[in-house]
Amino acid sequence: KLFNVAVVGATGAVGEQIIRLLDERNFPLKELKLLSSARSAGSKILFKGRELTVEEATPSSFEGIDIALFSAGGDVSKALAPHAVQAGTICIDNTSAYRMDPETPLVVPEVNVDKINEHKGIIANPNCSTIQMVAALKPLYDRFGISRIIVSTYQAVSGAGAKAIQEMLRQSKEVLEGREANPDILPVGSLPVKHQIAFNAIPQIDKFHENGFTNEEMKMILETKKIMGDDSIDVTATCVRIPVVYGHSESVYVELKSDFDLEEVKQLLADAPGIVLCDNPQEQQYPLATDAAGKLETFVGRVRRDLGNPRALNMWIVSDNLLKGAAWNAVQIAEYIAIEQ
Ligand code: 11C
Repeated sequence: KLFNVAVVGATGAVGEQIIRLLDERNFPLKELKLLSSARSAGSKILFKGRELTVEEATPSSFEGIDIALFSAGGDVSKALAPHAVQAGTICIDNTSAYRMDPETPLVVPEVNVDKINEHKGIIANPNCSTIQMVAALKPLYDRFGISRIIVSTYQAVSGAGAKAIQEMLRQSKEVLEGREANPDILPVGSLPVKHQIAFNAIPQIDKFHENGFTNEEMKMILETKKIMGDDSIDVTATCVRIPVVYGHSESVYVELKSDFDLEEVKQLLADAPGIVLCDNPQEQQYPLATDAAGKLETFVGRVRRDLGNPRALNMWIVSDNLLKGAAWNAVQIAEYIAIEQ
């Protein structure tokens, strides 16, 4: 079967990667419809040698569309996905709009692919920093159980959009030329206070909740429990923006429920789908954001037994936030739907 597919947010950083993956992976397409806000409508995008014109996304854009991939912000998904569902379209939503909705499956194929079939029209794609962590922890969860996760992230500026990349590069030049760095967008575009990202680390991604955690940290905490299907896992997170362009890195401490053999842990990770074990301290080999950029896999290294708790592990998890963290996870879900139909 061939599918009519729409990409909503076709001109954005994630939309661009989705289109590239649909092309490279030869997704069984009948037609590809590219949609965006009115501002970007009219742009031309080359797909399989044909120039496609981006159209404005409206409630009536989804007639005849089998699968729509949304990555144009939560407000657009909230406004348009219900119309798409009404038109019979299966929506794969990259935004946070429906992630915690109990009716909506939140899917990382390596972890809970079976949930895809429970959808009622919308399947949510988790937050990038959550996806890579649960993909790496799933084989350990299945074998030993997990009681507690403590994660600190080192997140790339591309997670905050193309303008944040430009801001980081511009500020780096300003500092190197001895000028004052001018913060404009980060840490949060809609908040009044801005901080320098060049040569810095900002311990704030998204707005703060009253409990002292940021929204990014709350996403990691709540989404992890939902994807793993286990509310008993204690998760705490500290999310930090660093001046890296592509690839989120994470330092993860994880307490397992039973004793483990470290070599078995490494073998489980090496054998896990979508995971590459890159762990050879003798040769100074460990995952790096610069190596993970552009790749579909999640890279795991620095795997070691904790010195204080023999049932706990420390590890370093890195993946391309725009690919496994967004576009690739969404296209993977679309591929599963295509195979099932
Ligand atoms: C960041 N994780 O790095 C965010 C971007 O909920 O899909 C993705 C936001 C989301 O800033």
